Amino acid sequence: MFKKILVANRGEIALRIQRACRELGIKAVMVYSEADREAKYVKLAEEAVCIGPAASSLSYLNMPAIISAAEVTDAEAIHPGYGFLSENADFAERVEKSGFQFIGPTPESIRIMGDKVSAKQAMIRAGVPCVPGSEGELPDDAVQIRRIAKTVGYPVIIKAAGGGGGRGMRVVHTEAALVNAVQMTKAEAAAAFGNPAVYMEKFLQNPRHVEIQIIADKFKNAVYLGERDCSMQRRHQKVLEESPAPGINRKLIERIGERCVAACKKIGYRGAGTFEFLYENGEFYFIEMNTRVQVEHPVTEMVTGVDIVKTQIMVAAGEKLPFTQRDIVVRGHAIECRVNAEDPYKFTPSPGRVTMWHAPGGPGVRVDSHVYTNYFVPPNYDSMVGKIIVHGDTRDQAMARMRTALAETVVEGINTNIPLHRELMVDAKFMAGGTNIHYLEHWLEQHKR
Ligand code: MV4
Repeated sequence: MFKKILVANRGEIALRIQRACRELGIKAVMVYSEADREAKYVKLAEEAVCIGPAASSLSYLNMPAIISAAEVTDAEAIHPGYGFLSENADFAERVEKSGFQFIGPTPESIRIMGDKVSAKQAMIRAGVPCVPGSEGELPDDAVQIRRIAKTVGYPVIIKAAGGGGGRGMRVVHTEAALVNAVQMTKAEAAAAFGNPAVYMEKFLQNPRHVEIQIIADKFKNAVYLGERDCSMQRRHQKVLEESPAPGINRKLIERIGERCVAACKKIGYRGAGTFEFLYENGEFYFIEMNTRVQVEHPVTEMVTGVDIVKTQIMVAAGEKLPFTQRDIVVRGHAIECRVNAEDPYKFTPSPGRVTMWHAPGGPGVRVDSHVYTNYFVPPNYDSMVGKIIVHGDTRDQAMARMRTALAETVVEGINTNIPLHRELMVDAKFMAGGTNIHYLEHWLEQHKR
């Protein structure tokens, strides 16, 4: 096992990784920008290195500064967390070329999944069901583009190969609008991602976003850890997540999970990963794969009892997965509410001094946050300041526990979206379960104030 790991991230995930290291008896070296000097995990750290000024581009995205920090502290491995450099294949490569273990998949896997066309082709070959569409990149020829769209059937969606997470997409409803839409998306993709390649899919009108968590070791052992429903989102930002996904046939989830595991084995995937699917009319359609630990990993940890971050570190160190598929049982129900420093209805960021922070507790309640009373939320980064996660025997019990947890939570000095979560936890449609990706945006439109 590693003796020392460098944590190349900030905020709640930096603290989460530090906690996993403690449990494994590994020393965690924390890196921080000038804006994060006062962070809890920096104060708690046995070792911490300042890697630059507040701007992410000069600190958390600064590859030489991070690799130098690992060199001077004698760390053996680097955990990238989520966001920042976590899905940057060039970073993973530079980490390994510098003699450190990257805690994540190989640079090759990151590269394949980062290109959404090659990711989809890998999944088709591995037998993972995908959204019907173009076979690979769209050609330039207008006649061929129209022919593909006719076969797929309108509406279609044009997506950039270099996009993902909602960037670089355009929905097309008619043949008249098609070729121009493809050209526009290509031009935008070239500018935004340095890659003009686009592909086409059937546009699904009212899907849910359901994703499968997997974890694999370096010996081609892979296991799926159930699914998460992440449909409650606004502008591609997830607001709350839950596991299991309400009302989906368990046998179907098992079949899809097994396909994901087979795909991992086929491509030699290692580490934690997430297969993102759209779910509509009882069918799953793969859209993208994320090659990092995700914000919402705790709901999976709560229902399976697997420590995903600890397992990531163990498999990166070359250990075999300490469990098999038969050991994985989904028990009860978990919900996560993301706590953002923002206006709960206008969504404008609300950084600043937290004059009071009181976290909830009690049975089945977990809080992942680096915030404390008198902590200053810097304006330079993502607005998420923590996550409240609850577990219950049933979805109803989980919702009841979340209502209690949200009622106990006190955050003063900044605005947060906790009032929004309190309303959603008593919303009849949310309580019934199974709302789609458009639900929250429609709800907000109807609850304007
Ligand atoms: C789609 C889609 C409908 N049909 N693909 C948006 C984020 C990126 N991961 C893929 N996205 C979508 N792809 C087809 N063929 C609708 C979306 C989509 C979406 C997906 C997941 C969660 C929220 C979303 C919000 C708007 C659109």
